[in-house]
Amino acid sequence: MLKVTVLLALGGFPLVLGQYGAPAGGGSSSASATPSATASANPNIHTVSVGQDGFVFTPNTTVASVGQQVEFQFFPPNHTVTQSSFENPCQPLSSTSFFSGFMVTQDSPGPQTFTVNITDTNPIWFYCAQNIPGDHCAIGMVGVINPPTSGPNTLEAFAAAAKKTNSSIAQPSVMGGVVASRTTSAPTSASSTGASAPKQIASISGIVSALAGFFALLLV
Ligand SMILES: *[C@@H]1O[C@H](CO)[C@@H](O)[C@H](O)[C@H]1NC(C)=O
Ligand SMILES: *[C@@H]1O[C@H](CO)[C@@H](O)[C@H](O)[C@H]1NC(C)=O
Ligand SMILES: *[C@@H]1O[C@H](CO)[C@@H](O)[C@H](O)[C@H]1NC(C)=O
Ligand SMILES: *[C@@H]1O[C@H](CO)[C@@H](O)[C@H](O)[C@H]1NC(C)=O
Ligand SMILES: [Cu+2]
Repeated sequence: MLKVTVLLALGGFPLVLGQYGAPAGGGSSSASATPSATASANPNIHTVSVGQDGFVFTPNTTVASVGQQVEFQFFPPNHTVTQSSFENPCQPLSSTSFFSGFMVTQDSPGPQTFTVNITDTNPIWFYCAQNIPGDHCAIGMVGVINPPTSGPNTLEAFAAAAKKTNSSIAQPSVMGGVVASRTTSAPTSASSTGASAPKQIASISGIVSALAGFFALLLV
């Protein structure tokens, strides 16, 4: 009876280690993988991930200078980036304001990017126009480029107004930016490195567990 307990204790300890290791990397691959201009080889391209961490843009605020570009990278399953006014969230700013189209992918990020040029420093408010399984814009999938540095037009106010809408509206076609194959380094590179470490911990603990069990058996 005592021997059985020892065996279980030896075997169980590494298992617990393994369980702690897995969620840290596997569950949320996002925490350490905030994409930014540093993820891109070109400092004039700001990267924003779309749907990487759920119904959000990451980062949700970008400060970009005239002449720079903002490149949106799309995560599964099916999101957009769509420009709106501050006053009317979740609907297009105009009949020509930017819209990426519905970007469908199973890859993280997907193979196609959508890039907009920064031609002035006025605020650019945007949202996701997907309504399945709910209104992404109302859920909080909103962001801004060059927000006002003071005054009431904050991202928080924009998100609060978006929350009151019933559905978000897409443009009839892709416009206002360029769809291209992704060439910049994936923001996932940081997270995949992070994710592999706990797997190694898990497998090392698995070996320790097996050895411990083996020696425990010998002792019996
Ligand atoms: C992506 O979402 C749009 C809008 O909801 C929908 O029309 C389209 O069928 C979706 N595409 C896929 C492959 O699910
Ligand atoms: C924007 O992102 C920051 C950092 O993740 C977060 O703390 C903040 O709540 C977000 N704001 C909105 C309005 O979603
Ligand atoms: C949203 O829908 C509710 C009922 O589902 C309705 O009472 C309300 O007027 C709608 N709001 C807008 C802005 O359409
Ligand atoms: C943005 O600028 C590049 C040149 O730097 C150009 O090729 C592209 O068409 C421009 N995008 C838009 C939407 O005008
Ligand atoms: Cu979305």
